[in-house]
Amino acid sequence: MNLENQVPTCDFIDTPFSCLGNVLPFMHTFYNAHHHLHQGQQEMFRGRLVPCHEVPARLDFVRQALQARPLGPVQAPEIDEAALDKAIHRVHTRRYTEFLTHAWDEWVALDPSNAERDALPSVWPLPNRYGFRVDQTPRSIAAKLGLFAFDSGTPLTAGSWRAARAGAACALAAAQSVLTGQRSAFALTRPPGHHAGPDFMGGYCFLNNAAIAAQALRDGGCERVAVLDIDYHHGNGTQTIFYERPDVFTLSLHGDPATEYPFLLGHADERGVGAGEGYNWNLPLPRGTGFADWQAVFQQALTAVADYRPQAVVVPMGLDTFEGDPISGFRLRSEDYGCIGHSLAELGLPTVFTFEGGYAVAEVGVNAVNLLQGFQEKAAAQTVALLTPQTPAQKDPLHGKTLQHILAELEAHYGWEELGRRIPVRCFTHDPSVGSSLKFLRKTPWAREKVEQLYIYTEQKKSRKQQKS
Ligand code: Q9C
Ligand code: ZN
Repeated sequence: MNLENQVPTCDFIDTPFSCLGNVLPFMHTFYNAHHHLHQGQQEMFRGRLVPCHEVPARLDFVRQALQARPLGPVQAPEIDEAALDKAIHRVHTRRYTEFLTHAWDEWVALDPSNAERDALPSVWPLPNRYGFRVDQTPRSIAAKLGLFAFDSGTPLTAGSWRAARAGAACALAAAQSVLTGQRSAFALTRPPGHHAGPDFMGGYCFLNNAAIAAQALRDGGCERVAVLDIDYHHGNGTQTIFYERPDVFTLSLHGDPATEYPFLLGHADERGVGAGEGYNWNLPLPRGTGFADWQAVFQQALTAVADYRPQAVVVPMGLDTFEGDPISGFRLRSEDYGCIGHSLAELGLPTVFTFEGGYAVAEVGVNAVNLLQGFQEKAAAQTVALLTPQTPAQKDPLHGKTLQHILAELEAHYGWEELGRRIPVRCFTHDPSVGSSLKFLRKTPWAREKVEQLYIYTEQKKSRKQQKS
């Protein structure tokens, strides 16, 4: 039996790596076996040092919940230090990682008794014209902390750098996993990542795991990658990293920065710059938002992602949208997370999840796995559908339809004017603004031909009309 011919083709996943037919949609989890090396004691909060919210038990609870409801293999990634270094520096500067590499030793060298205390910044270079210098790296670690950290809530400890690096290895392994054909992968790591920028830490984050995964997907051959951030807090680090780029579409649903952390970024009018203009979307929501309102906006984000036609999606997954979260203000309940996972799977795209926030420690495992299981169930149903023999009509929505049928449907949907405007022939396969409802047309050469004929016909008609008048 020639197995190659038995592999079904995959219509719903637009990826250069669609060997998906030969893989069951297990979710591959890569967990950070060294996460406990990062264990902050206190964070500065409104003038007081308070116990850290971002604690090792968070990850342990997720692992436990994954053990109770297995979704696929769970493993610590093998770490290739050279490859990891390369992947990290695709999104972070050398100057910044140099700082992280030596920060703890310098902190202790400053005062041997510092070995007992987490490193926190206490002085910052505000960006005033002719004000403070950021071009030179100061020699004092006390000043360096302020240069590379944007808050005093992110303790740097003896093992932070090692833990963060091992976490980036999870993100890289998860990206590589979907690049080799897995339906989904989960980077289960802490410290989290989405607040970390090219050259700054903050918001409990040091290395931006989601950005590292997105860039690895790009480097692995995906032309377009979408990052859909669903943490309670704006993913400012990811936004900054990709702000000038159209090849990574960043979207974030979060508490309105007017009142919520990180305050100084995450407004709706931040849409990207230069070539990246239009490829950053912020969807701020007021404190107190419940699932119904959250979900309505989430659906808008999903439509925008689908219209972008990415070849892979990264989901920075924060569970701090939970009603019981001690530092956040949305009101999602545990059962809502399954719906979110289900909707994400409906995109039908290879998906990498990274573990971000979520500080209701006892519930964070259940909520995370609810989301991942919701995704998994939908993905499994898609695979079953893929493997089930279909009639030609089921396979191809255009089967047996005449040009008139197709045109009537298109007209009903867009109207002629709009259709002509939206589908210029040459842009037909490239225009990201064309709605996802036309996806099937784009992928079906003969149907495309018919529409192109139609386009030419309507253009001619138009010019005849113009000639007459
Ligand atoms: N005492 C992430 O969720 N400070 N980071 C809140 C509470 C910072 C959240 C103050 C929140 C950072 C990954
Ligand atoms: Zn958060």
